Amino acid sequence: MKNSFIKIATIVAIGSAFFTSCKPKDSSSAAEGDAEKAYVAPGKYDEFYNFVSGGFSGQLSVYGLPSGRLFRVIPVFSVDPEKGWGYSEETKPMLNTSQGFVPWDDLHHTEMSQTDGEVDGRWVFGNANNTPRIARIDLKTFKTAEIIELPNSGGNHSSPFITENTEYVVAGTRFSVPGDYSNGDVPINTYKENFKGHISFVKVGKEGQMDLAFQIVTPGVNFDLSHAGKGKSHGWFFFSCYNTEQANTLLEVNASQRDKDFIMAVNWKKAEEYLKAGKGKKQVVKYAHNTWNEKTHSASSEIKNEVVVLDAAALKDICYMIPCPKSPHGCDVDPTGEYIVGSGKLAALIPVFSFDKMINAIDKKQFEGDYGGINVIKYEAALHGEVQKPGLGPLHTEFDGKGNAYTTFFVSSEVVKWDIKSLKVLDRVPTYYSVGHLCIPGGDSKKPFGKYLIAYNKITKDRYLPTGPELAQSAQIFDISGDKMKMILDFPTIGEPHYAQAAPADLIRNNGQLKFYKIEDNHHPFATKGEKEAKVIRKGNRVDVYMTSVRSHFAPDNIEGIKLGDEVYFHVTNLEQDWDVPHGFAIKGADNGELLIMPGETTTLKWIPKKVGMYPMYCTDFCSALHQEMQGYVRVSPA
Ligand code: CUK
Ligand code: CUA
Repeated sequence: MKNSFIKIATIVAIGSAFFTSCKPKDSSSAAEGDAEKAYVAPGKYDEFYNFVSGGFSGQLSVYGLPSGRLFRVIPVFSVDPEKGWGYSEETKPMLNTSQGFVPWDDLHHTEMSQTDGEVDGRWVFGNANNTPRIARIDLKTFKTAEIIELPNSGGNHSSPFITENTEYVVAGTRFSVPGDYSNGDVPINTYKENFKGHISFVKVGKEGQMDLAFQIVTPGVNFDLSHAGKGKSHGWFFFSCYNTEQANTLLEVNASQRDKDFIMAVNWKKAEEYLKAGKGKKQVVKYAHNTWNEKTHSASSEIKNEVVVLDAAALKDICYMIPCPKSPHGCDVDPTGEYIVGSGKLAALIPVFSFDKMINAIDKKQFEGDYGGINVIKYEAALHGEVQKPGLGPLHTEFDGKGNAYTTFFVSSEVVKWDIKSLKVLDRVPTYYSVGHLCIPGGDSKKPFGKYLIAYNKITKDRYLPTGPELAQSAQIFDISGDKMKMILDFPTIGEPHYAQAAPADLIRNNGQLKFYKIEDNHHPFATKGEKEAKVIRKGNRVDVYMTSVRSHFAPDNIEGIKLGDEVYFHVTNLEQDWDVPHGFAIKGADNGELLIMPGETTTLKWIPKKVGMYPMYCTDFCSALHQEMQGYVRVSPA
């Protein structure tokens, strides 16, 4: 134990020595000529959309590449005043869980939908780390369209990675936990007996709708990251696993003792067969499934109560373990589907596994014992080879489609380019500093676009003007079109960026993006489709205001007869039928924030006035030259 602790201490020490010595000199900024490659002239469009996770902001942000310009922040596991998200009655159910309204989460990974292994521009998926959920963001509307909660899970980190035709979005639990079908009330030191790993397979329908198809239960372990097989390895999924020591305390030391942890290979096609054959066990659990309805412009939340679970240890041939050095983090599959790259955070090499060799080892039963009933394949039997001395602290790898891999190194703060077949290091560039994930457009698909590489860094000291104790989060763009990587831009990001995805701009722009909602297609139960229909309806102490907004007035704009103790619902329909003309709505003292209503949409603000008086209301979004005139009054009288 002492020994391994010293090893960690050494790596950390090397890391901090690196920091103090790498104060940027001339290498710190893009050289003249290179910087121009990131320049997109005013009025010109970027080449790629970049979808970047916002970490503990719970949001996803959309940038242009190569300019690094921020276009939009999409609330996913968060409320967002700029979008009126999580305030309106329509959007609140999106944040419902089996434990009630949970308006925050930690979004680490984004993954775009694929068709035949290529990015198709339909949806982006995002994971919630804390209260386990997966979200689907629709790229026609750039809105969160669906959120599904995952039972039997704690720390939904190894998520939301997809199979090559978006058959499934897959999630592995970071924390093993006693399953939700038990009450979980067991001594923590019974980890080995009572704590289990679960992998969720969420089926994705033609319109994107998600459905929890089944789970695989494994012995206690921490799933960290994963990627699907593709091409020849389609039908398999690969997960990095740490804490195979099964420690439940001080993991920093106790989960770093073994020389090797594992990559788990899951044959999900086989799992589907067992499911069909009725080998799954039904478990009673509770989880929320929230869906946005584009016709009624509102979300609904349903609590489900059953999941089918397959036992990996009992069904011998759906899961296998491959030994992988020292606390593997990233788990990445190259564009051909043949090579699986594991990145041991504490290892001084990168092991690359061969899918063909793995299959051969399984056929020939080249095992070295088992992990809680799961066969462990011999390391050498599945190994393609090791990249020797690539750097310190390898985390994540992406590919350019030309036979090269690019790995980030957190401790030595660099991106290293290497040849997948020969395992030779070809190039390295420093990052500022301590890079986590990286992204190449299409870089985890069968068809990478390989022109830019973006590094998402954890530390930015001395890169930007300081802003108090907390500094800007940061990304850096490299041009990788030549043999040598060249830094072309630094740009700050919203929230702490982890994984990101990118796709050619035209793919998304030409995929049926919506400009506004047709008013005749609005089936919201409180829609007001013309000013003449605007009205105020009272039922007991509930008051429904059917309100319209159009440049530059509300109807009605003077409301009297509201009494203290009333519950008022403003259902505001935006009558505009033009792109980019939203209206806003706010009323003095409202604790539900504001509304932002897209053209053709109806949105509802619930308001319970707390005092008798006169309440001004107004449009919050500058919509015309007479925007400032877009206002009104609500009179509240004694009960
Ligand atoms: S993790 Cu962030 S640097 Cu949560 Cu994907 Cu590796
Ligand atoms: Cu409507 Cu400003």
